[in-house]
Amino acid sequence: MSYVERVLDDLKKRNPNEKEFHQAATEILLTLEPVISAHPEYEKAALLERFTEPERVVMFRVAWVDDNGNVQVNKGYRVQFNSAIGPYKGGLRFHPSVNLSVIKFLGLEQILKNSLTGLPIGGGKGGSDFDPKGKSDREIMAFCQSFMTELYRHIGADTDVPAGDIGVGAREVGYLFGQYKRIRNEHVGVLTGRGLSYGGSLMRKEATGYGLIYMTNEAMKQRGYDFKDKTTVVSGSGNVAIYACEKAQQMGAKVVAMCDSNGYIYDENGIDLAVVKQIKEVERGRIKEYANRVNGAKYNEGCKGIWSIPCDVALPCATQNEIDGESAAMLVKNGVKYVGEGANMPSTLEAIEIFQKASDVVFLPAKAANAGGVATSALEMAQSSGRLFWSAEEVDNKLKTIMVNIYHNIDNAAKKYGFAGNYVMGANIAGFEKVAEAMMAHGIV
Ligand code: NDP
Ligand code: 2IT
Repeated sequence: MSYVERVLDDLKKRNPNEKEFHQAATEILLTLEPVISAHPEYEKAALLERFTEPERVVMFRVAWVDDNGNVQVNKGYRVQFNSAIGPYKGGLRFHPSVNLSVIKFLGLEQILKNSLTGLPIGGGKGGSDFDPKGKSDREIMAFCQSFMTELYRHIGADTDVPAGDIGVGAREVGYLFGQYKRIRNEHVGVLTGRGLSYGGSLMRKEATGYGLIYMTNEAMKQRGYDFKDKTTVVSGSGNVAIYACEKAQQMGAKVVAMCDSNGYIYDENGIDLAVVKQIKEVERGRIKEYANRVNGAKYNEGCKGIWSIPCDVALPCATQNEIDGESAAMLVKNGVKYVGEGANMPSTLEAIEIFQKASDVVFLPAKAANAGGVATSALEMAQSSGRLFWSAEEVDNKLKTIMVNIYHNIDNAAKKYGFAGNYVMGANIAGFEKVAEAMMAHGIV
């Protein structure tokens, strides 16, 4: 058994029942063999054992009172996974499916993603099994205040800087920030994705979706291809999906489908994004509504069917494991050319294998393709510390440069180790090299 296999085996035994964490660790560790062989000193320093064990896991009770006067209790989490290259950085997810395994998989991914941005940010993630759907504004505020009343003691602008993720957008970040500021009596960049009136950055809202398209476009450019008139499917209809759709459309793509957790819409004339924004960003409604408002659009219950729509470009932007082996095989059979992951770990291990084996499919893995969000968060941190405010154009240009650089870095890393075109390998290796070097420099900690 190789060092990598032994670490993976131990990880599964020592963290039983954490299936999402096992999945992310398997995807990452198995691709690191070439780096580990080139650095025998890593095994002696137990580098992989340390890399896969969070520096700190915080779990706490979040008690709050609902609109009927009933006391509700949720679980709160913050996994401070790795601070070798900078303060812990990563989003907060509020969704009923959140558990320790989910937060650990997201945290592990975040370490390498943040390293790929080239900016000084370590990896962390947090959240709660709280379900914001159907809650009143007052209930959301009560929950966020209770959550922050515990979390504040663990975070800080130079320690750990949370942000949004599923179920945490501008409204939640606002309430969380308000409570932090009240308790600590300091107005600092302790959260990113803040509103523009209190230290946020222009373009942060658009950054993950736009970044995904900038990277996909760069991969296309290298192959003499582009988005013009390409049939594109974007799953989800949240923050990442909406702005991926917007930038893809600006580049000439024909986006024909989007979804939420209930079902998907198909619009052969091309999605009218203004309608989606109205339903999702303003009314906080269901995607089903779209079919009632747009002539010719159809709604289907269930999410999986979205991957049976023939397309040139598939952009999964909803959640983990939304593309399984069967869906991947269907996409390949229907002639998909580019798969760009906007969500975190949206493809199962089986799906990734199917995409990688299809020689004419370019597969851009999440930790590279969706890094534009956290990269722009790091730009927000820079603006906060410098007490500066950059224009939308400045931030957008920096984001573009970062995404293009990440693409070439993962492309070069894959080539350097003899796996040209394998961006799973390229992203994991390129991200890991910097973290490993920093961890080795810090000694056994
Ligand atoms: P949002 O909460 O804004 O939107 C999530 C979308 O995905 C909604 O349409 C939601 O539908 C759908 N969705 C969520 N869970 C499920 C599920 N179990 N099954 C089917 N659909 C589901 O979140 P974001 O857009 O911010 O996040 C989407 C993905 O992108 C996540 O994987 C996140 O980790 C990742 N990501 C986000 C970044 C960011 O900056 N926000 C940065 C990098 C990655 P419904 O409304 O019905 O729940
Ligand atoms: O998965 C992610 O990269 C995010 N949810 C964004 C994290 C951040 O700190 O902006």
